[in-house]
Formats: sequence, structure tokens, C-alpha cells
Amino acid sequence: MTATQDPTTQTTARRLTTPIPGPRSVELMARKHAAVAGGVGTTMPVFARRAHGGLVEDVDGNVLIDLGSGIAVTTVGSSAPRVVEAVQAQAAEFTHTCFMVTPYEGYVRVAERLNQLAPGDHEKRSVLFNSGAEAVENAVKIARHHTGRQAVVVVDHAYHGRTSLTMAMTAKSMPYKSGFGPFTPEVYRAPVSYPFRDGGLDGAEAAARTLDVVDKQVGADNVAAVVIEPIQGEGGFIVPAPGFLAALAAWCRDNGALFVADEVQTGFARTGAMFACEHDDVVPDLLVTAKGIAGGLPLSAVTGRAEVMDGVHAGGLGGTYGGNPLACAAALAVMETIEEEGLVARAREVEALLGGRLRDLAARDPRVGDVRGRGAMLAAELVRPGTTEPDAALAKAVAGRAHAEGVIVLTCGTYGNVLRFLPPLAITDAQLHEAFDVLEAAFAATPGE
Ligand code: PLZ
Repeated sequence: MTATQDPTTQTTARRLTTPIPGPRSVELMARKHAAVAGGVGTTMPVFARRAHGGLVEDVDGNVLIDLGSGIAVTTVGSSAPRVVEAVQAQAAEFTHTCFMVTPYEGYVRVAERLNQLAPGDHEKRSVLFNSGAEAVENAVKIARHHTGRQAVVVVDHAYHGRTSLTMAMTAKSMPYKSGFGPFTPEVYRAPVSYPFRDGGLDGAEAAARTLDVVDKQVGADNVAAVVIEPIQGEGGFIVPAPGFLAALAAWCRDNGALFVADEVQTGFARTGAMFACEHDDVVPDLLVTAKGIAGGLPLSAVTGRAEVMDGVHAGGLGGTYGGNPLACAAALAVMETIEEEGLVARAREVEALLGGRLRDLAARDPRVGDVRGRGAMLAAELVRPGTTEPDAALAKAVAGRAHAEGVIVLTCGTYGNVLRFLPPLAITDAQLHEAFDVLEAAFAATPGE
């Protein structure tokens, strides 16, 4: 197997051979600045050369521990052996025909697997796209077509993408929306359940607050869909209080609207279930997936009730590249890897290990105000001790120190004060411990104010 012969996998630990960034990364970054549009930011000033399992090797030979999975994409690990093999084999057969011109089996097999895996035992259909935002857009198109209504309800702290419609659905102005308006109409925002900042509202109370806004400001009869991330990603890894999602889904059922789960970040074993909705026993009408579905190849999907999905006229859904054969081959390999390697259970092990260490840290360091998340989607929200006042500077400083020591860690949150952990599930316990040791040292080295 090519993947296991790779030098990176022979190193099982972090290895720093130069300061971070090293000279070759510095050189490439200068070329990036000269050639790539300035609007494209980077978390780390380090260029990747190869990545496997829980490690990323940079162009200077430094080996970094990956707690980001390229923003929750390489859940099975980067260049996972089955994915590499499947993509290589497919590339040799054909790279593209366009499913809308001469279809191919891989697309149908991915749809069949998605229909089996998605929550609920009703009959389902799936349609494939390229990016998360594109799938969210199409879920809205399908919901509008089905209901004959226009209003889309989203919540505070939501992230759904950067295209025109999904930018309107995303909550945070800077950097996602600022200067890019006007925003598409018929998108309405309501409060979410955010236990750390909700002053003790339980799930039912938070849902009542949300639905009151929807009823009064949108009108139940106008709502095509409520679109929500079961655990909010970019917004801060916010896990809603128990019962919140179920109450929203029940309201949708009672009012002829569709409940759309955006599981772009939470899907495919990431949270210790195949889909995060399962933790709350919620069956979405439409399930939106991307990221982890195909191990790094661009693929996204909408999976939903057959009668809803089939209601759209032939030719109403599609796109040149949607369900590209390489991406489909990768997705089938990802699903096999999750099953064969027991990665849903592995995500729960990661939760126990990393969650345990995060809680220990929070017990010692009052700047860690909240530890939350599920599976291998965990976060620490940083605040000024004894308050809920966000401390974004601390998150930035700790992440920066971890980066300099060879640990890839991301921040998120409306207030920029959340450290988030999204390790690939191929990461070893030793790598997780080592990365967390670095993180603890980064906290210790960052003085409080
Ligand atoms: N829905 C829940 O998390 C993508 C964004 C990174 P695309 N999140 C990472 C960035 O800064 O652009 C995301 C998500 C949820 C939709 C999307 C959008 O998915 O594949 O980036 O379009």
C-alpha cells in the first residue's frame, strides 16, 4: 500500500527541524502574497507537503500534529489508504463524464449508502454536489419547491457558507459578509440555544424563545424550512440544550415546514454518531452533508424524504461536477473505512481522552469558561476569569504558541474566543496526548491579564 510506505507514517510523533515557519514556507508565503488574492487567509504560515493519519509534514520537514483535519474534512485521516486506492483506480478509468450526461454507478452507490445511513427509516433520495454551501443552497431550493413557501429560518451564530444565499444564512459579519451585501431576501434569524450564555434556559425554554420570534416575525405559514447545525461549528461548537432541536423539528412537522439539518461539519462519525442529529433523536426532513463525506475530495449531498426530493421537476437540480466520479469513489472508501475501523466508536474514545484533559485544564485554569462538544468535535471557550466575557486575545495567543510548537489547532466562535479540536480519527492516543501537552504549555506560557 503506497500510503504506509510514506515517510510521514514512519514518524509517529511531532518533529520540529526548523523554527515554524521554516525557510521554504517563508519563501512560499511570499509567493502566495504576490500571486493569491489577499482575501484568502491562512491559519498557519506553513505549507503542507504531505499528510497522513494525525500528522501533517510541511515543506521544511517539520511534522505537525493535526487537531484540525482541514476543518473537519479528513475525518478518516488524510490520504487514508482505502481512499487513495479507490481514487487512483477511478482516475485510471474515467475522471468525468457528467452525471447529467452519461451517468455512472459510483454516484448511485453513494446515494444508496447515504439513504441507508441518514437518520430515519422512511424512503429517501439523495442528490450530490461539490461544496457544503452548494448543498445548503440546494436544500433550500428543494424546501421552497416542496412547500411553495419562501422564508428560511436560521439562528444566531449559524454558519452555512459564503455564496450569496448561504452568506445571508451565515450570522457573522466579519469576515464572511462585511462589504459583500446586499443579502438575499427571505432569510430570517432567530435565537439559538447556547447553554453557556443562555442564563440557564433549558432546551424547551430556548426553543419557545426561538419559535416565538419565528411565529411573530416570520409567520409559521410562510416558513419553507428551518435550517440548523445540530452542533454549531464556526459559531463556536455550541451544543444546544437537550430537547431544543427536537422541539424545532416538531414545530416544523406541525406547521408544514421542513427541518433541515446542516451536518456539513458534524457528519460522518465526527461526533461519535454517524450524524449529530442522532444524539437528540431527531430525524431531519433534509440532511445536508459535505466535508468528512469524501476524505478531502470535494463532495456534498442533500438526502431527504423521497416524496420531497422527487417533487422537484427533472432537470431542476444538478451541476457540471456534482457527484464527480473521483469524489464518489472516495466517499465509498470513507464509508467503508468508518465501518471497518469502527470510527464512530473511535470518536467517542477521542472524546473521553481529549474531553478529560480539557476538563482537567478547566478545573485548574479559570480562563477556560466552558468545555463542550461531542466525539472528536470538542472546544474550550475562553473568558475572563469568573465572567462570560470573551477572551479572543487569549485564544489567539494560545493557538499561536501551539502552532509555533507544531500543533495545528483552530479557533472559532462569534467572539473568536473558542479553541476547537477536530482531530482526524486516525490520530493515535499518543499523538493526542502530545498535542495536548503542547497546548497546556501554551496556556501556561500565556499570562493572564
Ligand atoms: N455548513 C456547518 O461548517 C463550512 C468554513 C471555512 P463549504 N465550514 C468551514 C471557511 O472559512 O470558509 C460549512 C459548515 C457548515 C456549511 C459550510 C460550507 O461548506 O464546503 O465551505 O462550502
